[in-house]
Amino acid sequence: MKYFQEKAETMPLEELKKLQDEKLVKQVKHVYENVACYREKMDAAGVKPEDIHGTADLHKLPFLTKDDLRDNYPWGMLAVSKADCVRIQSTSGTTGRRVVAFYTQKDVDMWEECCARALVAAGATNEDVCQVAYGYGLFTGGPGLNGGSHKLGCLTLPMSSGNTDRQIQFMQDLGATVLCCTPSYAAYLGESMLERGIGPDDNPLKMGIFGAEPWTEEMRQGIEKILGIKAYDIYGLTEISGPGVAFECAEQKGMHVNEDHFIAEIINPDTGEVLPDGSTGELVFTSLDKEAFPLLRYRTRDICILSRKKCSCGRTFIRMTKPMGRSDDMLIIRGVNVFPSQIETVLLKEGYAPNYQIVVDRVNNSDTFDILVEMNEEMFADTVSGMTKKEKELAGAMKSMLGINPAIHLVAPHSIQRSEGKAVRVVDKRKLLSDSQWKG
Ligand code: DLL
Repeated sequence: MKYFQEKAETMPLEELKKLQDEKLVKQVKHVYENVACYREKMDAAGVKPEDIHGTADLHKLPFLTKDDLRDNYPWGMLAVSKADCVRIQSTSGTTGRRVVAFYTQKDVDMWEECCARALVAAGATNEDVCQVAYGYGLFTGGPGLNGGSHKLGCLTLPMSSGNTDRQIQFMQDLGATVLCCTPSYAAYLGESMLERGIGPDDNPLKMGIFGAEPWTEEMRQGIEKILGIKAYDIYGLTEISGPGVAFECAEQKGMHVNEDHFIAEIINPDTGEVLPDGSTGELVFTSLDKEAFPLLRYRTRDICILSRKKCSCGRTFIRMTKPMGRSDDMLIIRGVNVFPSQIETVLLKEGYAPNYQIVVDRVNNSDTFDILVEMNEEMFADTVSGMTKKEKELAGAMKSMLGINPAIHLVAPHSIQRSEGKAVRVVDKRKLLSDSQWKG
């Protein structure tokens, strides 16, 4: 089995363009009529649905950002009635005004089909046993790959993340041939198996579908070696549906964007100007088929390159590089989205000055997350046990805001280096990606 939906995945370019043109005209009308926020944006930009005749007019439409979604939380972006929705999912790591995405049954089906396409592109068939070790719940990783695995007809093991002993036992006992999880968890699982004497030839796995966070080619090789599998990348974001917006094929030179459902553009993040294929810039998506949560020109903040070069796998869909970074300050730590502003909010609430530095590193394929926080003068006079207690309390407050536990280090007042320009809030030592990774 080479494709899950051959007709769509290998559609000649002119046909694909025609399909996108038709779908876009309909989608703009749907959004204009049903989403007040977007109607206001279009009115302010002087654009009416009648002005959009196809993808050539896409640039006339205004952008949407995460702030628009937060400002319209929870119901503001919903384009169908609540009764027509069957599901919500939500972005990881943000509290307060989270981004909540809605799905009709048709939206869920389309999303799951995209995930099934990714599984087939990696070589899976209905004979496979698919172990889904992404988190289940509001996060889209577990539900998305679970649904894709069902659509393909694999025997699905809905493990969710964590509980490594049980993961290993079920993998061995039930003969899992496909592993779906974050790349860092795949690497951790591989090491844990090795510690238990299970080498690359002693497990039933054949392939893995890994994404939701940046990972390098070196990490791919490491995972492939330790687990004895082929490792494939998968990309997506909650706002656009979840995993499966783009996926790797056997060629492994970038990820094919499911262009019958999503239009991808690259823009200059500072000016909003649309850039030609091959340029590095911010990825923007328009969802052509989503009914409940149809976003037009949504700015992902992910920086990457698109390539229309022909692919030997036969798919005609455009390919995107792995994201090379972000045009905002969002960090992905252990799969969770973290904004420095959230850390600042907690510090102020807990009575600290916002003098801090976040240090992220990757040790043994697992992210470390440290926050250096300056004490005020009174705290400085405190005892060692008093400080340890304060560090623990602050770590607890951070955990409830971020969803993950940082190590807090209280440091002397004025000891964090002051910068003359913008404060250096984040020291990311992971060096996860570079332009040289683009082989497209
Ligand atoms: O991470 C959806 C997903 C789940 C993708 C499972 C793949 C597998 P969010 O939590 O909304 O959704 O985070 C989306 O994660 O904008 C990227 O910055 C980053 N990201 C997702 N996939 C990749 C990847 C899911 N393959 C944000 N490589 C996106 C690098 C990725 N970064």
